Amino acid sequence: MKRRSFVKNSVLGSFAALLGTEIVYGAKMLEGYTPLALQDPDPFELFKKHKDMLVLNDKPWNIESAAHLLDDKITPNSVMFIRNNGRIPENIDASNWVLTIDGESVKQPKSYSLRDLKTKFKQHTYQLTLECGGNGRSEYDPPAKGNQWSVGAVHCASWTGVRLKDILNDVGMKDDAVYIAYHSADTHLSGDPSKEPISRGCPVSKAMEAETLLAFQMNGKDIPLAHGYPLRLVAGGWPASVSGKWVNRISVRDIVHDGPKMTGTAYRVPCKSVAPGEKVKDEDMCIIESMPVKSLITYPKTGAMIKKDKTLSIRGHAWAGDFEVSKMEYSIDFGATWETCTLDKPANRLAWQHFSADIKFPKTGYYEVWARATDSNGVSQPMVVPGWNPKGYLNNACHRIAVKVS
Ligand SMILES: Nc1nc2c(c(=O)[nH]1)N[C@H]1C(S)=C(S)[C@@H](COP(=O)(O)O)O[C@H]1N2
Ligand SMILES: [Mo]
Repeated sequence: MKRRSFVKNSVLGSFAALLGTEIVYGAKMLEGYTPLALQDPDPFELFKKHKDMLVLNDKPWNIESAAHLLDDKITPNSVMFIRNNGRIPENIDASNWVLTIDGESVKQPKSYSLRDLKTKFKQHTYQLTLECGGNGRSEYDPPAKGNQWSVGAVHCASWTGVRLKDILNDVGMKDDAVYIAYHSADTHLSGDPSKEPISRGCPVSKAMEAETLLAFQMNGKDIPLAHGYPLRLVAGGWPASVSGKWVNRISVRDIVHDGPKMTGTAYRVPCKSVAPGEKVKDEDMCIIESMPVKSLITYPKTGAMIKKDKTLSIRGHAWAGDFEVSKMEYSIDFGATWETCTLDKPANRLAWQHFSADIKFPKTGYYEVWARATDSNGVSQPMVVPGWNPKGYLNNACHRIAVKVS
């Protein structure tokens, strides 16, 4: 018998430790075999996600939603995209979770348990749009490195928590405070505990807005682990990377925060537009703040077929960073002419807005429905992919669906 072809005793021992019990016929297992119970879990099962979602990456987990899945007014967990830069923290004990507020610009550092946060401060609930800065990246040419998001890296859930502003006021900030920075419990992919996968933040002015929350609930329940359980910073309207998950420390800085993913090309774009593929100097890059105006047709799914003389009722959502969407239009002639959609007011500031329209098509054949939102500053979505940038951020081109009338 060739002993080498069977699992080594040392490996068997570690499998048994991971499973918490002996593998009875372990000695019969061939070398290189991983017991089913220790193989990569099914992400849809693991994160309770809809099977139509798309896994872009498993180390770390990045899972994209799709336009037709995002039809709900308030996005349920099952269709929310997941974006991770590092490893999701394990074995979280919420009863011992501590949030520390520190940094150069606090008068005195202070810590809070989750219970302190929940009992000592007023709780607020807001629907907040979070869109990954890289949503739409897959359309840039030359292509940008990173997750090739199509249109599904956006959600608008209902978040409950305390205002960051109330906590910062309770701690006391110095006059020289410029920026707040989050620190979290996720771990760097290298396994090096001294490295943070991501630590971003926002100017004090954004941190002090009424809608900027330290949230402990999403859609009325504990936040799902993948979305930041037990405590998450939520800053709607800004790149979702500002909304730190698993937050255990917030530093008040006297400089623009310089943590991982704050510098270089990360979440920054050329301050002035550049030619596609152009090299941009560090000092010519600007941090992304409010996200641009955008919209999504969530019904019907692209490829819809309808009968001649029938009316097609389309619907979807539109959002505009820190601003409101003031006009929503659709076109069935490739952008030559536009018709007005019905547009709802947002549930609250920084929530996406719902639109709908009833469309009649003049004859049988192939059509595209294009949707275009305009924000309260009069800025509209571009019909084609906007300005190229090294990491492919901020693609807010009009969403389109194909429709066949027969
Ligand atoms: N601690 C921590 N917070 C994080 C991240 C992360 O990797 N670690 N990713 C950020 C990025 S880039 C995005 S787009 C959003 C994604 O939020 P979601 O996974 O809840 O959809 O979380 C942000 N907050
Ligand atoms: Mo992101």
